[in-house]
Amino acid sequence: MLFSCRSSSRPSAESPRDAGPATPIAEFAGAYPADAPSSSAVKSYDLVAAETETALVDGTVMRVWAYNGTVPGPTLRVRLGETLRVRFTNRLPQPTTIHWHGVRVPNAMDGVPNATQPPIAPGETFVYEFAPKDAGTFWFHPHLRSSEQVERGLYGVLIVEDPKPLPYSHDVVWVLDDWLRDSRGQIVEEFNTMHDLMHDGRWGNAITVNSNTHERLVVSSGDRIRLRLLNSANGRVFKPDFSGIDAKVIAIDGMYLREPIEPKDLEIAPGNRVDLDVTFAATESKSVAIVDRFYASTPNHLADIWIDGIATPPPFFESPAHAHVPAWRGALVTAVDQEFRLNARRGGPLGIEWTINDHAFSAHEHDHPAAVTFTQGRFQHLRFTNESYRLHPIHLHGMFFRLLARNGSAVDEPFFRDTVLVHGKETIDIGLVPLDLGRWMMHCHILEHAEAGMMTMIGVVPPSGG
Ligand SMILES: [Cu+2]
Repeated sequence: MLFSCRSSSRPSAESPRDAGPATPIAEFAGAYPADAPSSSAVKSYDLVAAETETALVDGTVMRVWAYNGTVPGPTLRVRLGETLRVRFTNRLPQPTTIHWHGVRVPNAMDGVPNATQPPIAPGETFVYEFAPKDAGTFWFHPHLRSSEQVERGLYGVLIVEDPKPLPYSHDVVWVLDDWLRDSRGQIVEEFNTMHDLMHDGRWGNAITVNSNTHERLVVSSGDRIRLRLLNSANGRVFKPDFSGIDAKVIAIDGMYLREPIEPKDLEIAPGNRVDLDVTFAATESKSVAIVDRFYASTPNHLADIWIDGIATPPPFFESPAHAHVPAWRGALVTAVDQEFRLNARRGGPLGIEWTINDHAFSAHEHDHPAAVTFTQGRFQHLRFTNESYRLHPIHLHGMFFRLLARNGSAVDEPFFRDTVLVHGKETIDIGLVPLDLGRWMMHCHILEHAEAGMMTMIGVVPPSGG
């Protein structure tokens, strides 16, 4: 059903000045800050990307590409107010970059080759340095040949802690991924195949949590844990069933919700993060299986949670999910500022091109002027029309957005996103207020679709246009 309250030119008693198009802006005020808190504290990490061999998936020694020798790479932690400095060295046989997915960084730190920095050649070092503006669960991965480099194992989690982290019993990260392995248990080294391009990217034959087919989380009765999930797969969407545990969603794509919600029908598309607040009260020992039900007919076992023993519960605290997230009920009837049609066609270097408004982005275009320009601080109503039958998790760099509608029906998700799954033949509407200046990528996070052209560049310019 469409909301009937219009944000047209009729002033109301509640907002005499800001009625009309300014209303979504008034509602947005206080959602998240324009700037990072000022501080001089710096947290430094060294990160090296290199080929290595490590026992993964089911214990097989696999040839992978890894950050600091592990897959997932190290979990980087920084507190809100601190500056993160990462001295990165490329020891891969290919150039690479690091993109900080979901983090509102200065444009020059965004890791988009030729657009925000030159590719980092083999043997070279590049220092990434920025002060995060938002606390939450983020991740990092290459933004060059990503369908190969991410698939080979290059990704890690970045946790930006609250200034005063809540006293959870444990803070747990689950990185969901899948691997396409050959008969020897090694990564199939054909990337961007015609099959991957014609479907929803590369879906593997081994599903892992933290690179383990039998991930087991051991907790005690009395524990209250923060469980952070990330989907780092090239194409696979997960829909984990949490009905066996007492869990509430507190954050999506890093950002706290307006209020905690039940983790029901949660589709975690490539790039998405979900943070859960989980309480264990059972007194008897038991094991709970967490199962992926994205395709109901073929459920996939993800992990087990073993509840064993009794722990002293942490002192009670309220859920952190009480962020200011605008409802934007009138936004759906505002004019659409920009429509993006998503489709495919034969042709291009890979044989199939994935297009946005009939255009397939090529690697040589990164330094071209942005295809679309937004004004900083102004509300934007965008529409994505999927003219294809495939999945497209659309990711925007440098900004968060709110889903307004699916197929014209209003949706009030009480949270912002940086990635939203657009299903086959679906139309979605989103609203956003860009705060961060620069040239930002928008692309499908099915990495094969992106590689085959489903990317574009959005410029965010100051209100003066200068
Ligand atoms: Cu796609």
